[in-house]
Amino acid sequence: MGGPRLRTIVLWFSVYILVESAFGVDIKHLNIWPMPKSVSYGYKSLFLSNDLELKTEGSKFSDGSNILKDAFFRTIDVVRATHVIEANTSKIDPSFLLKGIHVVVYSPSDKLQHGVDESYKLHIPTQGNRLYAQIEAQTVYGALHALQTFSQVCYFNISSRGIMAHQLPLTVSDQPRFSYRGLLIDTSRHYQTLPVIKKVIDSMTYAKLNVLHWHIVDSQSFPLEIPSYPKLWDGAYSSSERYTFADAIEIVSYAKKRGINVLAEIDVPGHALSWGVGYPSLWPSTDCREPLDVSNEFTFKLIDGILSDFSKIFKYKFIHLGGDEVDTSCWQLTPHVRKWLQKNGMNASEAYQYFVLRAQKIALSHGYEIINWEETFNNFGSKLSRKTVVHNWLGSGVAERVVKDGLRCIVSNQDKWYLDHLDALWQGFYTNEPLTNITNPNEQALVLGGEVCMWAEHIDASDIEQTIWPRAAAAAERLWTPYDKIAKDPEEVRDRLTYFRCLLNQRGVAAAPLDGFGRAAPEE
Ligand code: CP6
Repeated sequence: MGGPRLRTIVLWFSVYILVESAFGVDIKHLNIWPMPKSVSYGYKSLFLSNDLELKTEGSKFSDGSNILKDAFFRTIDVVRATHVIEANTSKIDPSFLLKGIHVVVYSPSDKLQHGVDESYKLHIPTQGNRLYAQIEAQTVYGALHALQTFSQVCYFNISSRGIMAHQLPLTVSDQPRFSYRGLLIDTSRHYQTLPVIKKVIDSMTYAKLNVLHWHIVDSQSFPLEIPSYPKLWDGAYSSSERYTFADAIEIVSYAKKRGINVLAEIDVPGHALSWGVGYPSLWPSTDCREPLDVSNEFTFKLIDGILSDFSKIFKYKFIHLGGDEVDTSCWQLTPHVRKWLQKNGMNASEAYQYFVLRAQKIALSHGYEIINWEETFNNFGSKLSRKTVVHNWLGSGVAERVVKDGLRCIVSNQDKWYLDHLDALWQGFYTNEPLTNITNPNEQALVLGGEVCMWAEHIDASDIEQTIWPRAAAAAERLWTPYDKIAKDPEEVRDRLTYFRCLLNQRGVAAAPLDGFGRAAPEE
């Protein structure tokens, strides 16, 4: 039949048909989000065995708390959850079957801390009769990221009614660009139940975010139990809108099992009105209920008690002490505070500095390093403990100044990374570059990363997921993927982000459409 030329054409045409039928429209592209540091892939596929096996031969990690085992079963659950699996994979030719995942972790420790090694390698081979995906990681937390990446090349296959891994052979070598990739939740403005917080934590793992910044308390309510000062949670909205100490321990351990650190915040001296519901002497007076009374020794004794209780549950090396939006005017209008200021030779802004620095010393005495909102740096940066991380929020250009002064910085500029700004577009989240105008490598190293903020004045359990996602994912890629692999034009990643958003929907996360919900579509 025909000459070699025609045979070549026929051959390529059949390959084309095969590829077209194996890959639905949405699986022609590599849809991994965030994009790994390096990937190479082919066009072959394998069936996933119905009893996919976790093999850990050669691993130094003993998995005493089932971190890896549970993550493995969650991975299987999310890839299988979309359909009824009817395929009988025991009948499949072994050369088309993925039998399991072989995970080798080199560190025996499950210690989760800032800067933990999150790198991993993932290889899914296609040659052989006993095929296992291979994961190698320094720590179990790198292996968890590898499982997430693995899950993103798996699809339900309609002809076999089973799951297939695509784009094989696949070789991924990956590590995050920044060590701090955060999401803030605010449980003071709206109480969020444990299941809601856990679902947020689950969704963070899909985008490889690794810090849950828990803005626990603020002026509106004090929902957390503090055993040393049992009346503090009298400032909760109601008796049930509260977190017991055991609830907080549960959140930290749930997050840790998923490779996520919890950064607890107490925002002082402003944003703390609710503290005085249980302990009214924290208020300068009933006409001046914030900021906290700087002239009262009890204020600092209580902060010490809170941080002492915190140190039993919040094991992340950082604690957030707030320090933003402090309006000191009523300190001067309150007679006993004014007298104290005079006696100590301080004006109100010096007293604000005194308060923040004294709170810092208390945190240091409990072994914490400190994060403070940027106003503290803007007002008295040189006085801050050298263990301070400055948390930018007001605008851009702050990180630049912070790292020039030798302090560390986290970027959350509100014009780009505030999720409660409903009119902020995903493209803005994607293009916000933490190292803008920072070229010196020593200074670059001081930018720990960034965080998207879900302030909760106007959100509750009914819309928290769609307000976080998919925009948080756009920031997550900025924080994970190497700078030279990040698209300059966000429209280049639109299809891949659209796919990730659908994936979140499939997994039960109510991620919104990319171009918004309940708000004006961008102008044509
Ligand atoms: N609460 C606290 C807030 C905000 C901040 N701190 C905030 C301010 C302005 C905007 C959004 C949020 N609601 N404690 C500032 C860090 Cl636009």
